[in-house]
Amino acid sequence: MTKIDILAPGALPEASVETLRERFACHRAVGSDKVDAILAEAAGRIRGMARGGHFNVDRTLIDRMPKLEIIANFGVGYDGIDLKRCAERGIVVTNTPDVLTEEVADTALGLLLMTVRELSAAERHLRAGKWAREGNYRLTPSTLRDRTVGIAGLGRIGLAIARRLDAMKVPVAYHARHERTGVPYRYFADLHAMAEAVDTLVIVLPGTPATKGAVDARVLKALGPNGIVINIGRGSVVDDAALIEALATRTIRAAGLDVFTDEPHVPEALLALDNVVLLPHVGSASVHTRDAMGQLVVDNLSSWFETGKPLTPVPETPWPPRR
Ligand code: 8YV
Repeated sequence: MTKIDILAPGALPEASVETLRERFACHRAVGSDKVDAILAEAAGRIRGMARGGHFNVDRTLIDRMPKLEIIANFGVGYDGIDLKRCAERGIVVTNTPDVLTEEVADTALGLLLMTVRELSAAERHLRAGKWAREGNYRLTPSTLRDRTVGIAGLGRIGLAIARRLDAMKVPVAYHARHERTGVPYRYFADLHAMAEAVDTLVIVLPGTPATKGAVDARVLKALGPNGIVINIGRGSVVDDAALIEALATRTIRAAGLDVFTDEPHVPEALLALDNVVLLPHVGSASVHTRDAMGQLVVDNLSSWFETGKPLTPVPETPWPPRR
């Protein structure tokens, strides 16, 4: 039987690419130059896409493939795909929920502890020989013991973070578009109001037009001088200039960031600050979890082409389609 043609652009685990090659006529392209070359020859045959990490899938790219039926995204966040165009064309978009929830929640907790207890600065102190030469690393002015955490975005990952904080006896509040039933945490419909009530903000929001710049100067000021911001959602949710200003002027105490507006580029002004912990978007980045995400990409494509049903469609391109 002839294999179905799919395009696989961007960063994907090698094991998943191998499986895609076994099941499909897989056109693999890491960069956009190669995509152009592939589409020049195969655009009219491509029926599916395995979209690697953050590869830009705009209207122009989508419309070069008249037979495209499904885009299986590698990641739970699917910003960077023109969903409106997909919905208009009846193209289903899927993502990779659940399989990365615990990993990302672990990373969020790690980053929170690194930031609150200055763990990376303490390690740098040791490695620089300062422990033996100059003495102990300083007692940290911050502790989790007296903090209240506000989680912005209480989806699967937000809830997994809240569960970890429960175990650590840290009080939790949350902000989301809608109040969730059956959760014991205080709900704030307004992000600024939550920032006034807590001192630690953990951002788990997706990158959408509605969340762009939501954490602005006003929200940061509301956290107060003891304020700590952790972002493992999307860089675009935070107003970069406002955050840099708040850190530099000690309007807030510190930040821990795993995501940035223009990845992999990190503003020089952030690199120069000592009250920010910076990670290179490693939230889901273990072999175990990335392989599970890759497998779900493969399974979504296989299910679509074998049964006509996607496994994990995103709400913007629901399946079955809403009439
Ligand atoms: C990425 C993430 O998928 O799932 C997400 O939304 O941000 C990450 O897990 C990862 O960067 C792979 O590109």
